[in-house]
This record gives sequence, structure tokens and C-alpha cells, in this order.
Amino acid sequence: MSKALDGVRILDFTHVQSGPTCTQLLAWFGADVIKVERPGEGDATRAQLRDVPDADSLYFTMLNHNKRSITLDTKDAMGKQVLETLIRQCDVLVENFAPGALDRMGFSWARINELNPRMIVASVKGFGPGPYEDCKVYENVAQCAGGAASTTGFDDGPPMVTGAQIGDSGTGLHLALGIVAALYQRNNTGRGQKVLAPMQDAVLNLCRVKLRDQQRLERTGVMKEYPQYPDGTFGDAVPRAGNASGGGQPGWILKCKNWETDPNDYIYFITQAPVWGAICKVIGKEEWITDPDYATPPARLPRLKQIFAVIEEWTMTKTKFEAMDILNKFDIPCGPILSMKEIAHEPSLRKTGTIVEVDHPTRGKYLTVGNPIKLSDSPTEVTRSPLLGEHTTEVLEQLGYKAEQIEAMRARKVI
Ligand code: CAO
Repeated sequence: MSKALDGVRILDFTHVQSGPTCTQLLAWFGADVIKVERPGEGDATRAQLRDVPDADSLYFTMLNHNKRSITLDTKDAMGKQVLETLIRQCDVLVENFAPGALDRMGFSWARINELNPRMIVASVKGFGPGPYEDCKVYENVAQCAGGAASTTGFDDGPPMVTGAQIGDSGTGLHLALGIVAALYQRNNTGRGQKVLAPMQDAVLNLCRVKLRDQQRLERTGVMKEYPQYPDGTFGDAVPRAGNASGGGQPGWILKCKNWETDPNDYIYFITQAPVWGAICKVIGKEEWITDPDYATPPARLPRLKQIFAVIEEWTMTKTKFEAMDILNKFDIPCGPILSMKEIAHEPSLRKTGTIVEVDHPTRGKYLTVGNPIKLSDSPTEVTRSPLLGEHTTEVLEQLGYKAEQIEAMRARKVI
């Protein structure tokens, strides 16, 4: 079956997580992704957090499926020539080097545009133009600078980063969308363009509801769905809201039966207004259905802590899965706190290709997250990540290089 991005060739100059997650998505949609790596070492993540001696790490393998790898020293004159050929023959160059690195290599936007006016140059940087534009940035820096850390955690604790890699993988997603949009526009204009996704901006985009709350706070001085209401105080910036829901339906994480021995026997419970009656019946508090202190959402807001404490008395009599079964029968929105172990073994995720087992020549079988975006006419088959330089000869031959030229490059350690 054909793929959505068949015929699109990507010069993948990315490393670590943010850029690779973008090009991996493009590869899953069918693009030919050629990852260019430094001879000898390659992407630094190949060797980071290794669990199998001398084998590419899971950090690398899980971010670089369906790609081809070539080694190329792009600071060597001969290497620069190959890079020029690649630029002429590819549709998109994706990079996430430190600010200025591509220019220092001799490949400014102007130069790339001269070599191939149709080329789209897509970059992840930590920050957009401004005071921090020259800074190197990793995941948690972006989470801190994008508003996530300040609004995550509990009010009486320090700012907290989240396990979801919203700075790296989140920005990679944003960049992938920018690339596809630029490819679409190129169909009409015939021109390439620059695509920039700064990590701070991507995190902020994902924290949009907190900027909403900042403005609500400035207008009214209080946010009634936050745990600080009604007993605590509000300052002038959005506080950390613990596990409160970010929407208009109050929610909280509640203990379940085995919480003392199982760190994940908890459930997220949402007191959605239309099912309030059903909630009251399930937890044995039918009098709350008509009691004016509990009957309406505004009446419940100052009592949320007490309400959740009572609901928790009920959830603590069930495991999270038993609670789910009962609550779902009444359409009460809730979610089990699933551990990575539970997710890894969840049959439905295996069936949909969201959790995939991949075989690798040096590390053996491992699990990965497949393509979470499902296209009915462009299914994804996850193939293993390439070994360092596995496709150097193949790609150079495709670019038109002769065996003697490739040998000369090898002798000079350019590839
Ligand atoms: N041949 C020759 N040189 C190469 C090369 C190749 N194939 N590939 C890379 N290089 C060179 C670069 O040109 C650069 O050289 P200069 O410093 O002389 O310009 C050098 O390798 C190092 O690149 P770097 O500065 O990007 O790498 P780093 O490890 O020092 O920094 C990171 C890593 C992630 C902090 C930085 O790249 C960055 O801030 N990127 C943008 C933000 C980003 O994507 N962060 C997310 C990373 S995932 O957590």
C-alpha cells in the first residue's frame, strides 16, 4: 500500500530527542529519511543510558525507526560536497543543532536556498528570537521556560517537571506539522521556506489553559476549581493545582483498594455535572442529589475537597479496575493510573500498533511506541533503527557517487 509521504526525501540532521521524534513521524508516514551522523560516534544518544553493552541504546533505537543512517563529516571539504548533493536532492532538511551551528558549518539559509530553492529547512531551537535565543536547551529547561514547571505539582511543593516529554517530543510534533504544511504550500508556490519550532513556544502552546487561568486570575482574583479555594490564598500568578482538572469539570486522583502496597492503585475521578446523580447513587450519598449544598456545580465548588474525600472512601473499597467497571456503566468519566508495566502488556495497544515489539541485530527484541497517529490509507510498519552508517554506501551510490569516490572518502575518514 502507498504511504502518505511517498516520494518525500528528508535530510535528517537531527540528534537527541526533539528532532529525531519529528523525522521518525515523517518516516512512519512514508518519507525516505536519511539520517546524517558524525563518523565514529554518531548521534550521542546511541551511547547514552545503555542497557546492553556495545548495542545502540533504547534512547536511540526508540526515536530513530524507519530511517537510513549515513556517516558524514560535514566539516570536511569533501563531506561538505556530499552534503550539498544531499541538499540538492532532498525536499526537507530537519535539524536541531545548537543555535548557529548550521551557519558555522557553512550552510546558512541563504546558501541552502541557493543550492535548492525548493528545500524546506526545519529547525528546533530552545527559544525563538529574544534574550535566550543563543542558549542550548534540553527537555526540562523548556518545561521550565514554557510555563509547565511553574504550574505542575502541589501548592506547598517546588515547581515540578512532568514525565511526558512535552519539550522534546512535543516540539518534534509541532515541527512535523510545520513541515507537512510547508510541503503543502510548496505545491502551489514551488518554493521552500524556513520552519521554526522553538521548544519554549511548543511547551507554552501545550500549557495554553494556564495562560487562560492567568488572565482569569487577574480579572477575578480567584479560581474556584483550584484546590486553593476556598481556604487558601491566591497570589498574582497561576498557582500549582495538584491534580485538579484543567477544565470545567472538577477532578482529582483518588486512592483505590491497594494504594498502600501498589503505588499505582489510584483512579482519576471526574465529577461531571450531568452524571452527578449517578455518582451520588454509586457512592451511597443519594441525599446529595437534592441537597442545595451539593445539587449544583457552583454549590459544590467550595466543598470539592470534602466531596472527593467521601468519594475516596468508596474508591478505597475497590481496585482501580473494579472502580472503572462500575463507573463506566454509568458513563462517569474516570481513568485508572496505569503503570508503564501495565501499558507495556496491554493487549489492545499491541493490537493497534501503538506498542510494538521490534527485533534489532545487536540488542535483540525490545518494545517501542509505534505511530500514535493512524491513517487508514497509510498504515505504519515500524522497522528497526539503523546501525551507525549502515546505509552510507547505498545512499552515496543513489546520489551518483562511484565506488572509487566512496573508497576515497572512506580512506579520508569523511564517512
Ligand atoms: N559532521 C561534523 N560536525 C558535526 C556533525 C557532522 N556530521 N554533526 C554535528 N556536528 C557539529 C556541529 O556542527 C556542532 O559544531 P560547532 O559547535 O563547531 O558549531 C557540534 O557538532 C555540536 O553540535 P551541538 O552544539 O548542536 O551539540 P551539543 O551536544 O553541544 O548540544 C543540544 C546539544 C541539544 C543542547 C543542542 O544541539 C541544542 O540546543 N539544540 C537545539 C535545542 C534542542 O533540540 N534541544 C533538545 C535536545 S533533546 O533533549
